[in-house]
Amino acid sequence: MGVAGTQLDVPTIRADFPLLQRTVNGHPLVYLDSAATSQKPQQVLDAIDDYYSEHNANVHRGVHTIGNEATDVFENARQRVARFIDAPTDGMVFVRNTTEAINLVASSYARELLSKGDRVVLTEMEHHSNLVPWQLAAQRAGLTLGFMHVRDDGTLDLSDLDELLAPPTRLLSIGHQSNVLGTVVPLRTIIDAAHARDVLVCVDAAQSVPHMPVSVRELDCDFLAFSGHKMCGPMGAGVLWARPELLERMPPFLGGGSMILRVSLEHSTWSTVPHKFEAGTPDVAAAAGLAAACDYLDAIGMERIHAYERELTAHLLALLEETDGVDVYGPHDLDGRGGAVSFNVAGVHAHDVGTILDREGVAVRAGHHCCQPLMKRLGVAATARASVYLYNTHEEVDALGAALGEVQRIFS
Ligand code: C6P
Repeated sequence: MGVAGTQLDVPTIRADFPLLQRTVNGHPLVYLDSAATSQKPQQVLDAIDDYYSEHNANVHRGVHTIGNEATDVFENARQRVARFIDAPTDGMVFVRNTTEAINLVASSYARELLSKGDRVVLTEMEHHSNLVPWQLAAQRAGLTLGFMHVRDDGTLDLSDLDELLAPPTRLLSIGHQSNVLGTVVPLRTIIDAAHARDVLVCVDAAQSVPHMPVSVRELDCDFLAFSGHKMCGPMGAGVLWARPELLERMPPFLGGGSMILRVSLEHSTWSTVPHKFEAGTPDVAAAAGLAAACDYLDAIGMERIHAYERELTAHLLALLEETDGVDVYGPHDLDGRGGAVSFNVAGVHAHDVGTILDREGVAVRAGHHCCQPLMKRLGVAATARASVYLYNTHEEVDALGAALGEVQRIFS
């Protein structure tokens, strides 16, 4: 890994990622699908290997040496990841991914602690992971759902925010950065407005924590969910951060080993927070890998990663806008967006675009991106999406441009 001046030393960074060295369909791989999952540096792979080679045992149980080592690996990872998001460690619950984190909040907070008639507010650009869990909670607890709208330019319409936050609203759950439009929402303003109305805020940070500095203390949110696999970490390590006092009030999500204090045949009492929400054997290796990913990203610097992605995004937007017959969705202002860019090629289905790009070695995502209501709002069935990360290069953006020329040649 390395950095030079204010620029990232991308060749050195790329050398850390074994998978980026491979070819696809006879071309060097151009991986523009990091919003779906990022690639992993050798440092993360080594941390996982080291855990299984040297310390593997079950956690929080052992009287033996490696059991204690495994517990240390897991608990040190909790502290490391908390530091990455500038959050108190006692609110850090390890889960599998963002989806599980939001389901935990919807099940243990909304379904259990809200009352019939209370309202949960979302936006119409949420990923299904920040929509379906609330629908389930609403059905079971008699809650209602309200929605903030998306303007034609891909920004969030805040004009009816006050109305939406008024009683009976008790909770707002919102994505920090859209996985389709790249839109970064003005979270501080929204959180302040919500708290002024005693409305709690849950942040889906799946697309922001990997790409920009995120401070839970500065945001002052009540819940924050993200996935390690989108930030150079392994699949299977996700995080729910929640205010410890809320976790104290919430009943457990899953029952079983590790989350109890005392168990009789008829009754159980719960372990302390956050262990109360971590039933069963956790994925310790994934937690170790996520801690290594935090080390990796922090050594480069999240500010610098963000600044570099902004340059790449400017290049990507300019290229797509200059390409005949290409429609780009989402904000064009770089201050209000990140590096996930959705587009369509006139007259060509997004899946055909993705397939032809793949033949040229360029990996993008195509489809509804788990955002069917947003697709409806945009009036499209699907989009193609290119998304950049710290290891992408300007040459790769140009390779996408060349491959799009191939799409147009085939369909002309
Ligand atoms: N979006 C994408 O290609 P999981 O699958 O639980 O790690 O993350 C779910 C999720 C939640 N919120 C947002 C904003 C997301 O982008 C995602 C995952 C991927 O856009 C896979 S569908």
